[in-house]
Amino acid sequence: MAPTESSTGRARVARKGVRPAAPITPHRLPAGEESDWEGIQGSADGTGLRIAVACSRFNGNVTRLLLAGALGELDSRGVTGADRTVVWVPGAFELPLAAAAAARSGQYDAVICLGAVIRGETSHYDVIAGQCAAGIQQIQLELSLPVVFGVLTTENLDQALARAGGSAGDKGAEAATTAIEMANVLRLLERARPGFTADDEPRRTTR
Ligand code: INI
Repeated sequence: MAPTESSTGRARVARKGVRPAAPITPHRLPAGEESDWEGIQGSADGTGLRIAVACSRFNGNVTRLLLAGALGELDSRGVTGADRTVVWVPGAFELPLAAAAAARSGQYDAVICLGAVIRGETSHYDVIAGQCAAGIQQIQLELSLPVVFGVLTTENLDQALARAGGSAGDKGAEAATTAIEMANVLRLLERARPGFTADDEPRRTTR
């Protein structure tokens, strides 16, 4: 196994067939590392977490790349095999409904929504993008479960491709690290609640 260098200088080991995790941008917490910042922070280690990934088929040439980025990142952070589930939906407008069902199932610590809304000649774009973002935010606030907005909203296809693992980054991979960090933050916050006992720990339905 070939070691790779993380942005912190710590060597990470690349598993066979698994893309090494993308370099961590400054606001992201490296897997397994303590932060010097005071307070509660979720780690970027996804071991033991279960995550659903809702992915739109609309603009599938882009969303498939977002999905590859998200799954590669989940793999490299320990969310593998049966611990993650991909749910396909027709378009970005349907993402909130699928995310709500996944969140309510009690089976997941976080839900990632992946989509690509690309501006056309009409105002359809604004309606879809706005409703999708608002729906996702509503679900995560109502259900107190991280639901991550991994939906590109761009002027054209080139801009979308650039952000789906191209020259302008990988929003799929970013969505995966956000989901893991926020799932871990919520666990820590639940444990910090007065009167919390070990019996309160598994809020998810057992397998
Ligand atoms: N869905 C997208 O995911 N991206 C788009 O760019 C898009 N545009 O432009 O129309 C889009 N439309 C479909 C929409 O999400 C729903 O699937 C459809 O309206 C049925 O509810």
